[in-house]
Amino acid sequence: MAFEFTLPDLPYAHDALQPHMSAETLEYHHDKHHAAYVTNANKLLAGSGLEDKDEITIIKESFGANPGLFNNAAQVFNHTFFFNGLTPDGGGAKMPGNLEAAINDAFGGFDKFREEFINAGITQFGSGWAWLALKDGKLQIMKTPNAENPYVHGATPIIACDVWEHAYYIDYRNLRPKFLEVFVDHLANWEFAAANLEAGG
Ligand code: MN3
Repeated sequence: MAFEFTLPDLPYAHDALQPHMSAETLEYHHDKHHAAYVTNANKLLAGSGLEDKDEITIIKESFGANPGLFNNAAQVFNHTFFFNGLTPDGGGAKMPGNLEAAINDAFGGFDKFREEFINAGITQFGSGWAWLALKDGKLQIMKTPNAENPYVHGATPIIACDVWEHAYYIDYRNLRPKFLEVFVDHLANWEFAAANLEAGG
């Protein structure tokens, strides 16, 4: 049976992340941007030869081979992953023990992880993503341009922050660094990250 990309509902109300992320941002980012990637990915999947593959295989096999399909398919995955990685009253140094231990092991502590993650997002020139990812059994920070994600670089995503301007411009205008700080301090769903680490580790 052919694969079909779908737009999942947000796992919280549109106004649930206020004041850190507005309902207006989520109305545009999920209901319009994410929805458009789903529509376009399904259009471009038809006739691509990858119709019968699973989502991650479609992403990996279209990378470098079918840029239109890759960009839309990866953005569908990236946005579902990003929205699942946000939660009201999230962020901060308090997190599940397995994640805390892995962060301490990889970065020497939460503060250094926080600094490196925020810096990755700030220094991603133009549109893209900041990631905490698992590669060769160890956590690392990654930044990727446009729709690229850890899967096409041999790694598994743990949590992500979207640094395309549409992710923060309504709430923070040009202040991408402030948005990244708010993500780490108030929005990141560490339970989601810990579950991804458990599944990938
Ligand atoms: Mn986005």
